[in-house]
Amino acid sequence: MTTRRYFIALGAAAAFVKAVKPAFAQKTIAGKEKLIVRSFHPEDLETPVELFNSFITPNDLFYVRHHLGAPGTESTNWKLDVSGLVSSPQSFALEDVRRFPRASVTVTLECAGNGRAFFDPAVAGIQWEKGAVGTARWTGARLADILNKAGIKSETKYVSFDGADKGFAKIPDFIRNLPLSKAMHPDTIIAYEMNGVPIPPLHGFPLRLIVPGWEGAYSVKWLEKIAALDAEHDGFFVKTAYRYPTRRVMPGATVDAKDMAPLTGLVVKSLITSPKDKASARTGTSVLVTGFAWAGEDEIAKVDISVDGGSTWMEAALGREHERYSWRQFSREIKFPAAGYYTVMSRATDQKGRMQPIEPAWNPSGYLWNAIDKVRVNVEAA
Ligand SMILES: Nc1nc2c(c(=O)[nH]1)N[C@H]1C(S)=C(S)[C@@H](COP(=O)(O)O)O[C@H]1N2
Ligand SMILES: [Mo]
Repeated sequence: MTTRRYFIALGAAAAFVKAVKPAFAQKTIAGKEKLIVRSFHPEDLETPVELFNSFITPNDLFYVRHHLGAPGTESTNWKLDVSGLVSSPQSFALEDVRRFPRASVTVTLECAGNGRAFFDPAVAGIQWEKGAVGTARWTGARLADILNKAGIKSETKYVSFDGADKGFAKIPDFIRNLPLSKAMHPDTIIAYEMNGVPIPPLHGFPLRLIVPGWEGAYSVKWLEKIAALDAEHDGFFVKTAYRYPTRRVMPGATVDAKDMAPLTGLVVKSLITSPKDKASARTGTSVLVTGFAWAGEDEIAKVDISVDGGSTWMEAALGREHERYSWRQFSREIKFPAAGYYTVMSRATDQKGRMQPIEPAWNPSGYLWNAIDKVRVNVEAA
């Protein structure tokens, strides 16, 4: 299917949801009442930024992103099959997966389309603003242990992952893959716990892949099938979706398939969680500017704050809690010099020296929005 047909299918699905919505009169999704609903079916839910106030995002506040909808996976006789270029194909029961050494990793997961709503000109797809991101501690078995048990053959170059959600109408099955090196990395796991409890159904119960530092679509939920391959998987969600142009492109221009490469790691980014956009403050009293910054596989080196449109910057303090693939809290007390309307900006730099841009590159699918963040504050005389 072409990208265009895919988006027409998405558009038709959205129109259908609009048409039937009044009949359901549904406003929230159970267990996720505080989230912004971008779509009911499939469930696409965004966290309001002011609710991010802890290093670990609680499960009930964690964003949800589905292409096809949650499949209903409460059954206890789950099987995880490993096939393809392996010397002994496996079918693991949940107990078998739990018997491998436990591995935990704290990961900031972010949808590649987070911030899509800010691209100009607009790009088709879910109009995520700032909250398709969250941090959780995931526990499970190392993917490498599972693959080694099956005996990966030397021709293997990619490993593919298929969850229990199946293609529907014109949307193809959601199958993703990883190059062998990332698949065998000791931090890549098949998780069965999210923040100390069995993974909730909307987040992939009973098993999901966790690919630390890479855009969220690699972390396949309801994981059922793994296959070792000698080439990239040829399905829509590998060959067409989640690709980014290798050069800057003009909006509307056709981009050749050979000029599109798969997305991998997340980019450097920051998010101001307080004050809220359009908040009020008073002169003379200080305001705590706080938020989170992350950089995929890299760690944050510093975050700077500006209240004068980026002419001057002040370094923020970084929070104590941080791990290799997790965000880091930042904060800085600001005293506004005079009454007036201010834009407060945050700009993160990572340890490789990557810095957030003023203007992220426009791209056809609206991925990797990471502009310097900003909120507006109205300061009144005390
Ligand atoms: N099986 C399956 N896995 C999936 C998806 C999906 O639609 N089906 N969506 C992916 C995308 S695009 C993202 S951003 C993350 C979101 O994970 P979350 O819903 O737990 O936040 O799951 C990924 N895993
Ligand atoms: Mo995503």
